Amino acid sequence: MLTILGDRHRLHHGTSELIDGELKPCFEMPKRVDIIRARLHDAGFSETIAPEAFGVDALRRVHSDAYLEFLHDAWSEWSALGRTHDALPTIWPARGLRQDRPPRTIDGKLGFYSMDAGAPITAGTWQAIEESANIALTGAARVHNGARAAFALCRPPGHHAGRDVTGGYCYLNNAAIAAAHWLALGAGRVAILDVDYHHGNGTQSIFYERDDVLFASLHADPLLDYPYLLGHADETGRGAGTGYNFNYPLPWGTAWDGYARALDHALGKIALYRPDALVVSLGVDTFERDPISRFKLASEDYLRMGARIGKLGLPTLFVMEGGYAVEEIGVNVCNVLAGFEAA
Ligand code: SP5
Ligand code: ZN
Repeated sequence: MLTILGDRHRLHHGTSELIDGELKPCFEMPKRVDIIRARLHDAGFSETIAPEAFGVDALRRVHSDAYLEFLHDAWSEWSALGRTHDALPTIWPARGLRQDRPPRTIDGKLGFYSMDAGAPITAGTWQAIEESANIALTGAARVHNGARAAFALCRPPGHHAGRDVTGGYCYLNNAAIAAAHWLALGAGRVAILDVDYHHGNGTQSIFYERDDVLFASLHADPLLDYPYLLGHADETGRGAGTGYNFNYPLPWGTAWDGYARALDHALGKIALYRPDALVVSLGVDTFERDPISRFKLASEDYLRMGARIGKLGLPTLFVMEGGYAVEEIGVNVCNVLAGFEAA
């Protein structure tokens, strides 16, 4: 399988995040890509290419200009105040607060454009997220040009990022940017399957009122787990998008049997939609030993997951999302790709 990867992700390495009331080292770290790269090599997935530069217009299909400007300038505005630690928000756009007056100072902007304190901005964050989006765009372009499938080894991940909001380690929504690019290249319909442990709230919200992108997500029940405020089964789309959004909230402890039932249902909906292309938001934080998650998928189950996705027979782009059991992240990701190729 063709893999698109780069090195600029290394320029983004958040120091800490709030976990259980404590500041702990960020689970989302550069080593994740190192381990995946090593395993890709060992597993014989040796076809790798660097991303092309697509420019800001490809990002503007999904994100607002004001948000892109905020992300681009945030570190310089923050560091101009003499601050050297990661930039993090201390307020959020909660109920009863205005959403129509973007603040002018960096602390206000960080709050205005964030849903949580889980997406620290560092000196190299813009370079890393720009490359991550270009990796997804390059993958979409390659599959559009005839590759059966590709793996966009994106880091930072993207599926929690909305049109103008960061959260959960995410800044630019790589999967959404890839899907929008596919439409711009002439696709009539694109499906996005999100198998990360956490609901893809950003992707859902970006396409919620559209019928040219179907979104299906399997994830921990938001009544129990992050992102808590979106991802219920009754979210089925709005306006023209009604009937094109499918959520499968699953209980803690879900293992392969329960997971596969929901996956088959989602794959059935995608097959009925007859999309021109499929984007898979590939998180492997459903793994039984993931440090922040509570599903029970074993490493072999990822072979089965890949095989089921492969049986759809669609031009497919895998986009890397989460997965924090770092030592096993490479095996689990490569198993999905190997299962897909074997199908
Ligand atoms: C891309 C992605 O997977 N983002 C996930 C962001 C999750 N952030 C919130 C994590 C909360 C973890 N709480 C579990 C505590 C374990 N003791
Ligand atoms: Zn996740």
